[in-house]
Amino acid sequence: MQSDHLLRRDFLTYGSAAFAGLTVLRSSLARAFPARPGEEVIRWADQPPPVPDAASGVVQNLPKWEDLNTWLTPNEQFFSVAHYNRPVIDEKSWALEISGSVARPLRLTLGDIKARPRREVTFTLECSGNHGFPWLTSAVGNARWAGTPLAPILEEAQVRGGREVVFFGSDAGEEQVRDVKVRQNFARSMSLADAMSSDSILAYEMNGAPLPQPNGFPLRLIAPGWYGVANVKWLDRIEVHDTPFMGRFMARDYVTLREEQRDGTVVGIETSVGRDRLKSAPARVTRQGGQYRIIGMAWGAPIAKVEVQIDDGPWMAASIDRSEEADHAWRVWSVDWERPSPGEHRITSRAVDFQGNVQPAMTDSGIANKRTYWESNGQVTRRVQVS
Ligand SMILES: Nc1nc2c(c(=O)[nH]1)N[C@H]1C(S)=C(S)[C@@H](COP(=O)(O)O)O[C@H]1N2
Ligand SMILES: [Mo]
Repeated sequence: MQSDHLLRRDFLTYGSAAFAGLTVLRSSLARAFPARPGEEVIRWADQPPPVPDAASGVVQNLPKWEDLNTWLTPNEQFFSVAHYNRPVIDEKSWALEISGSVARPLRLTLGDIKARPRREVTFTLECSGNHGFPWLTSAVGNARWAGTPLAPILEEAQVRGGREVVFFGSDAGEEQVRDVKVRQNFARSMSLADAMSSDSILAYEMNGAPLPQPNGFPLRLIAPGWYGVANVKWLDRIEVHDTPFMGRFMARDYVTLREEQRDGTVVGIETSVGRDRLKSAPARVTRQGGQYRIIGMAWGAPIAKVEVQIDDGPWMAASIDRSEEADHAWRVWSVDWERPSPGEHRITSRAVDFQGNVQPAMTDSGIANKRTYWESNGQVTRRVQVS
């Protein structure tokens, strides 16, 4: 109760700073998590192992959870995933092509795109493989993306009733089907309805800076509410197709395979990774004298509440910071941890959305029956040593 009150006051202070002339972006970046003078951060006892060599090209710049202390994740702390190369693109020779089942194919330069209406969205982007491996536990970040809405561009191209919109990056690699190998660009598709109705933007800015090269310079799709893989980077081609697109990242990779019961037999059900799932994680524990505090984030759906469990104790309600208007951004939560006993403790969080859905436990069937590592939104438990 008291901590809730304190949090609110901190946030109001920052809120009035915004009115005093700081831009919203600056105040959000400056807004640290609820902090107390002289507090120290206790590092987690269960640090993730290093990224294995085989994945070290694909996954880069994973932050330490303890080091995240602002609502917006600074670009320097934002993870990067690239399955092929990370192309270095000269914006002067770059252009975006819109073609396929359209009456009016378009070719837009970066200047053309920047001259169009600007829209910003704060969106927490998570790799669907996050928490699918012991070493991949911080492939998530929250940024304010700026760009131009996608739907009006598709309207201008006059889509002729295609069914899917396919987004291509300029990065490429060899893909094999049976014994045939062909060079392909990274690509993901979305139904035409999703592409037209979503609040997706073609983004050229991240937290007020031009899109950093590892995050897709000069342009990427930002599809709020969708897992990272849908947010195609180094975007240079959008095609409208009449048939389902079956590229690697739709149909062979980023496929969630679950074993489910059907009439007493177990069947394997495969689905393509799509929309974000309800999730939360403890981020850091701080200590001021003997007063401990647990701070974390919750995302993937509008967050109604977050609960925290210490060891096998009761679930306790966390205070949630609601000072930002943000449909697709994570919420920062905190609980004060009164007089923990010395020794190692386990901390677990679970998020609840406004429909009453609860983030699943690791033992719940939707997680326990999962056979591939994507969409790992089970409850996260961390370990911490109290002295
Ligand atoms: N062109 C292209 N876009 C891509 C990828 C890629 O390999 N190539 N990886 C996707 C995946 S799997 C994720 S999780 C996000 C990561 O975005 P970030 O690197 O900005 O954090 O980018 C997506 N967009
Ligand atoms: Mo990803």
